[in-house]
Amino acid sequence: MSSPRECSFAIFDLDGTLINTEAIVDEAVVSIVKTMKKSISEREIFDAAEDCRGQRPLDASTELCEKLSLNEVVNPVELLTKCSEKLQWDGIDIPDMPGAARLLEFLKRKKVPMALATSTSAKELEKKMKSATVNVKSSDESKKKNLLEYFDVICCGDEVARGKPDPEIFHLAMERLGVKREDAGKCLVFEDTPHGVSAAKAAGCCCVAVPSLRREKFDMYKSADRVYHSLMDVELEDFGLPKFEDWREVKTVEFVAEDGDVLSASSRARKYERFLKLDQFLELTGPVIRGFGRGSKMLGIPTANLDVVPLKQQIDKLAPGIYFGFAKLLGENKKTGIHRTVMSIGYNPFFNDKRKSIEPWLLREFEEDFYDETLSVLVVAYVRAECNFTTVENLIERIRKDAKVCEEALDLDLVDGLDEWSDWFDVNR
Ligand code: ADP
Ligand code: RBF
Ligand code: MG
Repeated sequence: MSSPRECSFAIFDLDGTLINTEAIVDEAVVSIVKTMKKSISEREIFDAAEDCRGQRPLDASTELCEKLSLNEVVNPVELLTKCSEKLQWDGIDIPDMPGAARLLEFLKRKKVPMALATSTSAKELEKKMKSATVNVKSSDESKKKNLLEYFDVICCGDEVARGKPDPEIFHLAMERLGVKREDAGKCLVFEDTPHGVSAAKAAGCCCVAVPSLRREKFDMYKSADRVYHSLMDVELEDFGLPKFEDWREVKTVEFVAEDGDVLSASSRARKYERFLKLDQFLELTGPVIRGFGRGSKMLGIPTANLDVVPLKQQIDKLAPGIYFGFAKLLGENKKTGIHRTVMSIGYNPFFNDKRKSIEPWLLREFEEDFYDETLSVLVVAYVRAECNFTTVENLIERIRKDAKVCEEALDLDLVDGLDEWSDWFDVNR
């Protein structure tokens, strides 16, 4: 057993941890590659870009050129230059990472002093911050708030001699927060890259990692105190910080840890399943496409897959994970009405899928398939991160339990705010 952690300060990395620059980079890549080689589809470029992610820029560019056989039209250095020219940041709305607004807002409300420790230069930061705002929904209205307002101190990459993985930037952040070197363990650092984690640990801080690299590289984060799938899953109380108050328990569904779960102090204390109502509900609409052909056959659980490419911007607002909400069909099956729905949005670790998928399971029986029919899904709550299982039976059992969480939460009327979506619920609209 490690000693209990008593953090009272929080330090944040920026890119990939709090803001999502990935989608903006992808878009630049797609528009550039499309003009170079017209025979490649947008989908192929997005898929290749996703496969190349989490590497240094030139390595990613090299792999992309190889994957898309671009070598006759451009070399990796040229491609990188073209992309950097295209990425001028100005006027772009940079999205925040899923869960970032909730976390920052909560820590601010609890008066936890916060620092930003970014490798970005002050000049670059200023450029990015002109556009990056975190959407915070207060009780009455949705207001936009600049990210920098949350921080008591800000440290940039050009203020230190050595960048991450050197601990210098964290030393600087501590100094500005008024934390002595020997008290480094009072700082909880949030990082998304292995370099950042190394730097934080070398500084003596506690560190949680929310990896932006692909799953197979998770062991690169070994030195972190905890690794989470997203900021939504962070359990602050495990680090001596105040505990989130917005998870809602479903007291009719008992919590049982999965065999592979890391049993943190907080999960040992849990008794019931729970969910987190989304600050902003999300509508996902598109034709039902063919999936991996496993749902009905292997699991006895059909999932009406939606195409992720046209919905990319929307699903980037959600952490990969398991959600519930409602679905309606807009074609021949329109008359069937509104159906409670549980869904996975992510990579299905049990099957190790390379590509993201959106897989809603409508909680009712249908006589026939409804491929190609338009499906509209309203996502209202987050249940959990995706996980792996030792057997397919355990996966099935867990999915059925997710359905139970959905049914119970809705039966017990635990999700408020549905009335604001009355237009969506009006099937005759
Ligand atoms: P695929 O891998 O092609 O998605 P699945 O085995 O997951 O195949 O089956 C999904 C299909 O089954 C859906 O596209 C839909 O047409 C049909 N279906 C029937 N009942 C349901 C249901 N309750 N929820 C979701 N899809 C259903
Ligand atoms: N797949 C996983 O690998 N891990 C999960 O934790 C997981 N949870 C799911 C929860 C729900 C509610 C649903 C509908 C699906 C889930 N799946 C999960 C996805 C499942 O693997 C997928 O639907 C099938 O593989 C069919 O493609
Ligand atoms: Mg399916």
